[in-house]
Formats: sequence, C-alpha cells, structure tokens
Amino acid sequence: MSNKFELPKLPYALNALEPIISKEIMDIHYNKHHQAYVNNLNIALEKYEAAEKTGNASEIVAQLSAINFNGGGHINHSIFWTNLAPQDQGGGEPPIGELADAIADQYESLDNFITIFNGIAAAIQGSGWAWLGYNKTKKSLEIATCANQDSLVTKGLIPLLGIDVWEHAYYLQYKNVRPEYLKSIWKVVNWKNVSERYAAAKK
Ligand code: MN3
Repeated sequence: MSNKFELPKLPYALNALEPIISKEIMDIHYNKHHQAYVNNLNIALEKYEAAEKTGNASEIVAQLSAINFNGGGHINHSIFWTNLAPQDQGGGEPPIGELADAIADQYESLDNFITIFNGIAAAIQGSGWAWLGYNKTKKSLEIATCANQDSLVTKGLIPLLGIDVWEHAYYLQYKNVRPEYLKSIWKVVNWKNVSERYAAAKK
C-alpha cells in the first residue's frame, strides 16, 4: 500500500484538558490506543491486498473485519480530538448561531439536549460511542450510538460530535462511574468545531 495512515497531530497538549481529562488518560488514549488503531489499520490493509492477490476469500473477510474495527477507531478518534478543546481555548463555551438554533428547535435547550445525550451514552452496553449526527435526508440532528468502533456513517449520519464511552476514555480518572465522566466532558467540548462540522454537513 502506497499511502499509510498516520496518527493526526493532537491540536493541544496532552495535559491541556485537565482537570476534566487527565494527562495520563490522554497520553494512553492518544499515543497508545489511537496509534494502535492506525498501525493495525495499515497492517490489515496490507494483508487484505495480499489476500486479494492470492484469492483467499476467508482471509479477505477476516481482514475486512479488522479494517472496519481499526479504520473506525482511527476515524472516530480523529474526530473526537477536534471535538474537544482546553477550557482556555473555548472548551465548554456553548454553541452559537445555526447549530444553537437547531439544538433549541429539536431539544428545547442545550441543557436538555445534554441530559438526553448523556442518558443515551450512559446506557451503552460495553464499549462504544454516543454521537450527535446530521441526517441529510431529514435535514435534522440525531443522537445515535455505535458499538465498538463502528463508524457513524454506517447509520447514514454525518458525525458532528462523538463521545467515546470505552472505559479507556475515562476509567483511570472516573473509575466505573461513566455518568460522572459524561457530566464533566461538556466542559471541554469544542462547540466551534461541532458548528463547523454542522455547517459543512448541511452544504
Ligand atoms: Mn477511545
């Protein structure tokens, strides 16, 4: 394969989301977990190419599964890092403009949206993600969940904001109390980034 996927640059320092997300979590999450998705995606793509050449169908199917998992992990985390920002760089500042209006239209208020979102995210069984996505057909916002590293595009939605609820995203700091993590993380959500994604999705 000529083009290898690479870990995207983190748009802030590893300790910049403290005290909401500790440097230790960020270091392991970004440098170990995300890097592993990237590495394993590249390996799976190489093996897929080789299996295609030899016509090994079961190996092709096995590698497609690895590509789905690791490719999804790479896509999801690449969005996630930009969905967050340090508090002194706009993290937690509520959305303005069209996205704020759309949230108010559909969910009454930002607080109410967060309550609904957190309820859905808290209830995800095992590992996965909660998303705010854009439904281009209905021209509306939608909250959805994905298991493991499944990509939101498989549900026909354009990802705007993803919250990682794998234990690796919060356990070192919040232990088993996922709802506490979910309550805190909005203090570092980069609504400017979510708004830009919303504007792009509507085009
Ligand atoms: Mn993760």
